[in-house]
Amino acid sequence: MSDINTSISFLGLGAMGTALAQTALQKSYDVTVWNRTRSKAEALRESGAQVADSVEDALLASPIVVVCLLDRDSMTEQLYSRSEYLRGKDIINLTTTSPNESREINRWAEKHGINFLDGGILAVPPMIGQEGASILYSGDANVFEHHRDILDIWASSTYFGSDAGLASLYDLALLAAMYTMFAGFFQGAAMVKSEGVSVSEFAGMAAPWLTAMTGGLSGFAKVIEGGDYRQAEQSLEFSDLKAMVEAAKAQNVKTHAIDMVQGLIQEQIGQGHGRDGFERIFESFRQLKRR
Ligand code: FVH
Repeated sequence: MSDINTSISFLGLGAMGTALAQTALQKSYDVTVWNRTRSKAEALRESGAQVADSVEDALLASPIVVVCLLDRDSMTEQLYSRSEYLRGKDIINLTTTSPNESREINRWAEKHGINFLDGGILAVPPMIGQEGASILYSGDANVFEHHRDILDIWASSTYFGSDAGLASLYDLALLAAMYTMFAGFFQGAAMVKSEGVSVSEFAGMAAPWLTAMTGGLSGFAKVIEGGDYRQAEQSLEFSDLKAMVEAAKAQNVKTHAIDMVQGLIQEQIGQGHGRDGFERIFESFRQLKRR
């Protein structure tokens, strides 16, 4: 476990990097920050951070480097040419990268004697340090264990193993679930808005409804894991969403969100599985070959 006086350097002071660094300062860590646009470091300087003049200075300042840049390219642009400053250090990457990008960065780190832990943040910046924030990790187990006290100041921390791509995979899979649910909410809101209902009123109804329905996810999981879609509660034929599509069109609302689900249902019915459960659309997502 790290000492409370541990120095941590932060690269990247966008909304998320700033929230992470501010939380570390509030918990009395010794914080050094660097950002390409220097003015963004001023608030942190006032809170007690050291502001590094260069990436090199930031890397030299601490044994732990937290990276929260825009994407893989900005990360590799700042890190790959500076491996000699990182040898023997612990990098915690909280930049969103794809699973394969995280694995690629991990290979680079291993080659240069750098300890790499990848993270996927399930939170928005104001949630950092608050109940409900979660960060998923994979990669170097020692980095996760030794710095657990630091990781836990930001969010609840979960480790998925040494494959550096796994945290990103879980993160992006959970975000895929969230975004498609949100798109369905927006379509529903557009349907009622077409009759003058406020989106706020609809949101007030949608939140408890969706919360109650997510209670069914574990049941879906059981059917899928069991592999017998005949055991499901609701058949694909029964799940036909034609009425929803027609109702939206009648209100002059575009139907992209519901069309996607209807397309999956029809695909499985077309393959002869109409009497199987709705969960069977899971199989439509599995039909891409692994690269
Ligand atoms: N904000 C959020 O809600 C999400 C929650 C889930 C995880 N994400 C990921 O976190 C990464 C950073 O997100 P952010 O919100 O801090 O993003 P920005 O406010 O846009 O800040 C981007 C920082 O990246 C710096 N930057 C961009 N390109 C370069 C580069 N080539 N070299 C050096 N730095 C670069 C940028 O610097 P500047 O524009 O201020 O000079 C910002 O510090 C991200 O992966 C999210 O997906 C956040």
